[in-house]
Amino acid sequence: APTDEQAYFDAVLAADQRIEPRDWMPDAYRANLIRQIAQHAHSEIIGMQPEANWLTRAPSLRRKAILLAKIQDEAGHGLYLYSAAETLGADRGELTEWLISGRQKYSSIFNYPTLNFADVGVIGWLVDGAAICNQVPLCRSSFGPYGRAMIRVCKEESFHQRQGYELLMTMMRGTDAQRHMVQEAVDRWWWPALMMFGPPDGDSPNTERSMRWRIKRHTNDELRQRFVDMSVPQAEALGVTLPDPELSWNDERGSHDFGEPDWAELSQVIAGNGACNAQRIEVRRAAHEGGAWVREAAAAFADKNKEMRP
Ligand code: FAQ
Repeated sequence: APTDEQAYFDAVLAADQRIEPRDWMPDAYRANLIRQIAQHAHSEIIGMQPEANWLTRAPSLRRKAILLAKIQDEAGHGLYLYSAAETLGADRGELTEWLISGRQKYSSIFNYPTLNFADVGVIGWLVDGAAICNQVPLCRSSFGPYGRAMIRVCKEESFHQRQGYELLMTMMRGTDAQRHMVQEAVDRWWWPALMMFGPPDGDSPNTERSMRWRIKRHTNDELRQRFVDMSVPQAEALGVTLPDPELSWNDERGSHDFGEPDWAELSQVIAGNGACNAQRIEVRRAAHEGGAWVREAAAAFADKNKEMRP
């Protein structure tokens, strides 16, 4: 028979209510949440790099201000998520070490280079679009601090998505060269965006358990389908072509059929062999080492305050 604690945990999940940090939870539930939340936090922090590449070359003060605000939001999301992981007993310093040493992952999408300014728009439209599609259901995740963090994060991601779409709309109203830049960027980002949702369900070892625990609310393939259906009319309104010859409306399913992403490419990028993996981690390592004196000073100051308190 289950223990009282296990029975309470099961009842909370069955009633679709939240598990809170001080509640008992199975060790594997805790470990799985730390894994997903840490990977999510790392993605937000590493995700600042591809866009930061264009900060000093934004074409106007307005575009620079928008981009700067977006990148700062990503930093906030990362810190917010590390805090959620800390409520589970994770140590933030250790999580950062695990990111830098490659023991923990971050989203594959941030290992692709940003080659022209249209990439900033396409990241907003497709990458933040995919992030929203994946994260809105996480607002109902069974772990309280994670679900609540997602509510705020999703509001900010919506702004990010719209700034990207608006940027692309502006470029599409511009010259042929600008329209060409947008299409070229869409061609490069479409398939990697589909891969953000993770491997196909048959190859996703975590989905079944995460669904049972109500950490995840939909499978990887369900969310990928939702994203495709959402993006097709947006691409039409924009006047770009999605680079998939198999993309077509399926009346019977009430959804779009689409081609198979290159799963071997996803495995390679997750394994550390994408175009920018080494560079992303190196930049993060340098920033972490460069900030060591700040952490030491803050710790020394905290110790001193403790001593001085009566
Ligand atoms: N990249 O069994 P599953 C953003 C790993 S949005 C790298 O299916 P799960 C906003 C997975 O960890 C991006 N690794 O795993 C932004 C697992 O390995 P593990 C971040 C991937 O967890 C926008 C293994 O493969 N969003 O940052 C990927 O059930 C613009 C097997 O996979 C989130 O993290 C991948 N694409 O499903 C910021 C959302 N896919 O850990 C800046 C929260 C899978 O066992 C600029 N996370 N793996 O060693 C999730 O929803 C889930 O964790 C999934 C993966 C759906 C990503």
